[in-house]
Amino acid sequence: MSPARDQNKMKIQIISLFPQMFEKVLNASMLWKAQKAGLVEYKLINLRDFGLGPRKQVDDAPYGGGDGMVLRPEPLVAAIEAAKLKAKSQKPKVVLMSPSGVMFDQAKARELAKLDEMILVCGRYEGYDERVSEFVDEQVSIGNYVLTGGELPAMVVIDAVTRLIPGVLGGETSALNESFSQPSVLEHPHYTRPEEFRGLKVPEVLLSGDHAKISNWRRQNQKRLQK
Ligand code: 4FV
Repeated sequence: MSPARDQNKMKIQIISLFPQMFEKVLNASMLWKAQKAGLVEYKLINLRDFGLGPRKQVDDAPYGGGDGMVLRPEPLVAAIEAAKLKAKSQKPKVVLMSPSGVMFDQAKARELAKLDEMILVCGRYEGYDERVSEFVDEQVSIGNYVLTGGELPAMVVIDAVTRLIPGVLGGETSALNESFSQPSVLEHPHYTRPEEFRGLKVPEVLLSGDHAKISNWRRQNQKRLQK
């Protein structure tokens, strides 16, 4: 692969206690094609490899008591520093998936897609030792609910970001005039064959070939975000 091409390939490293969860998702459809096209590289890092002692411990009981376990700082920070050593640039952005992070949305996806690399960190158990936040650039949440791990949130971010990498989606334009390209506006309704389904017809204007009328209809019928 030409150095130039390799240079503008986005590198996404993922630190997780369950890297196998990503295999199916990263090696299917768009994400797989994007890798094959040399537009993105995913690197899975197993947090267990940075565990402490013979039992490769990565978690411990919470100081001050309470249920569940907490991820220890040493393995996480060691994994982050190892990922930085494998990074292309000096200061790759480190993003911690956390329910207390900034809310992920299309604008954040566009912002991250401009990077040439990032390191995503996935939590487990009750969460991270708070001191880990000193070693990350940003915390991102995919929603106000608590999951069993940060893997699914990381997959959401990877999918939303990868499809915005120039060349990943078919028509160059498609990422630009799609949903959320303007805040609070969703896309227009989509129709395809058959022209009539169970008595439900495709709007005539879409069969007219009159592109001015069609884009006008689409603008009139854009869906608005539920507040
Ligand atoms: C989450 C979210 C999330 C919290 C405890 C993992 C879990 C467990 N991450 N957006 N919502 N994480 O629920 O990003 O460690």
